[in-house]
Amino acid sequence: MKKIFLVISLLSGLAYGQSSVQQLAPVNFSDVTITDPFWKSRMDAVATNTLQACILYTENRTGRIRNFEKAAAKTGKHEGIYFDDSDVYKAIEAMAYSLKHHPDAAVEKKADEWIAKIAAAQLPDGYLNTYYQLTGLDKRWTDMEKHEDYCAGHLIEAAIAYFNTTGKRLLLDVAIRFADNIDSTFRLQNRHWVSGHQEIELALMRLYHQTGNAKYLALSTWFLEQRGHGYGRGVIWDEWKDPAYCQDATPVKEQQEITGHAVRAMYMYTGAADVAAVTNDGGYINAMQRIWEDVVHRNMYITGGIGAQGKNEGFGADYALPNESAYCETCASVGMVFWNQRMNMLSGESKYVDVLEKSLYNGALDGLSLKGDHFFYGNPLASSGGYGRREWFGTACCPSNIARLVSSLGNYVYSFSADALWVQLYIGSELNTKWQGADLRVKQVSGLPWHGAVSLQVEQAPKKKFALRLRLPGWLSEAAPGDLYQYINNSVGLPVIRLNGEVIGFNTDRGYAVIDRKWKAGDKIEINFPMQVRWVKSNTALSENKDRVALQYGPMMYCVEAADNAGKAWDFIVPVTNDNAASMASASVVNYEAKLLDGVNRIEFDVLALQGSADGKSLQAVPGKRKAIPYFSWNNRGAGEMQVWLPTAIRSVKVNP
Ligand code: FUB
Ligand code: ZN
Repeated sequence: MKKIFLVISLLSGLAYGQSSVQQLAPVNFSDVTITDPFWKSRMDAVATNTLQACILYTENRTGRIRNFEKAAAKTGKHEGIYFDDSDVYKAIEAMAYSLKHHPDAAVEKKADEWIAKIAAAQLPDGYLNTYYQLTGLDKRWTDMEKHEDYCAGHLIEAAIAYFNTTGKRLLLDVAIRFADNIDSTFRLQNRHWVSGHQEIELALMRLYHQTGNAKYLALSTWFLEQRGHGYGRGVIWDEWKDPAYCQDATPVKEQQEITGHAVRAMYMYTGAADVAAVTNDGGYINAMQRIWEDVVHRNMYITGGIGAQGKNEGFGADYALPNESAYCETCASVGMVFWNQRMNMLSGESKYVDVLEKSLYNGALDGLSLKGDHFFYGNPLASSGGYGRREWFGTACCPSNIARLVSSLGNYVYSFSADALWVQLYIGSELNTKWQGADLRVKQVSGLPWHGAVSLQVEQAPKKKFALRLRLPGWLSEAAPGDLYQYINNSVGLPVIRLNGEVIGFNTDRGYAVIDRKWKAGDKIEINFPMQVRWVKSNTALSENKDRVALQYGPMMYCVEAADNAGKAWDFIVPVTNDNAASMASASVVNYEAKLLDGVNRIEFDVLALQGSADGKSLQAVPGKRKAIPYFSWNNRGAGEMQVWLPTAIRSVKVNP
């Protein structure tokens, strides 16, 4: 069923002299209106409170905008960190996505104001970086750690987003001038340079697709090819002295395993996948498959979070995944969403969307409070009580990153191949696009993540036969992705699918149910995903989770938080074994509570509560109940104990009750 699909943008890849391996193209979020009650409220929170937080901190409480004003005036002291420009760009990108479906004249006016200041700060040769413009231009491009190209990448992404939403091209012209400046400074002179923080690669690929100009594809490829040949040189940070930190120890195509800084890695592999999608370069594809396996099988939290260590903001030894000290930066989970989408586009395999979904609903979304005004930078899987979201951070990469992801959610719901519409995520939405020369309109209603009833109503379709490919989520299956986590109780199987009320059979291919027919207005698919509590255990090599289980329901991981459990979350064991897992799952009560945490499932399950003296000598385990909530929603009722991996034996209880 493998088909080569050439999207318009890839045709410009052909102009560059290559054929395409990319099989799928995502449907752009601007053609997807999210109507889903769960996601709509997240997007509304971003459109209002998150964007306002970004504006407040970018403009008033920090000097990020002032830096542009000073750079334009060619006078004044730089405020903040050398990569703070990137936060301005990411906030504009988030504003642009949000404005598409949530018009807001004040937000657009603010973005226009900022863009005018950014444009005024750009040097005549196209260079733009307030840190070097205010601290000494003679030093520009001398320290690869200093993120000049990272900031340029975020400028490019913001500019494309803002142009596509508003049609205003001032920022796009700024971005193009800077990209051209970088091209002539580096690639055209073959002046070696390894970006300290990858991002420019994926941004240039977006610019290539936006403009059709092959030089940006060439420049993106050039950046990727620079890496791993000893060109990387930083002068400031100790971490940089280990090239593995920046994935610079070996050329990208020869890389065997994941190393170093998690966000840098995700952005780089996203860019490499974008290049491979156009150039059909098997070297990148093979390397990324190896690295993906290393990430997912040995280095990923059950939440889809990655990057366990704070000291390098990244990966440590295989299976070294501590829970309470998990770093799991929000940006790294955002990067997992980007990269896994690209891997799915290249292969058509659903396992990548399973990981995307895991990172999206858990590791990434946890970064955002329900109101959208507080943020996690790190997303630990346990708390002894002192951890909480904050209004902002000195290094403020995460707030605008989660904002741009949530407000462009529609990018991840549907894809096309030559002869199929792929439903990747079950998120209530209206797809309204042109395909095969005709209008295609499909309305999805989804009970997920709370219950499994999903419907897809075709409202208008091309006359020609095409397949609907419905992703069969990994959480329905017997095995979790890879061998790092395993479900203990078996799945109840594949969903029942109805077409116009009649149960139908279907073929499966690479993790999708395939329904191939001539579709007409009024056709309705109904899917009933069999949802059940799944107990999850870890590979024994992950010693931190010895004698522990996690609780999953649909795409979401659940956690026990003090607020639902009389102020404690570490005072019980859940006696799940291979033998009783099914009965303990079916004895658990899943209840949708509309007034709790903006509406979530709360799951009550049997435990043995620990009671006894503080010295632990007379510890007793007595039957009791505990309640779990979705992991992303914890810490919205104040700080308190929380854990995702629940002890199954007294020896693995970490604190004395
Ligand atoms: O360096 C820019 C951003 O700040 C990184 O992506 C984050 O990990 C944080 O270090
Ligand atoms: Zn971050």
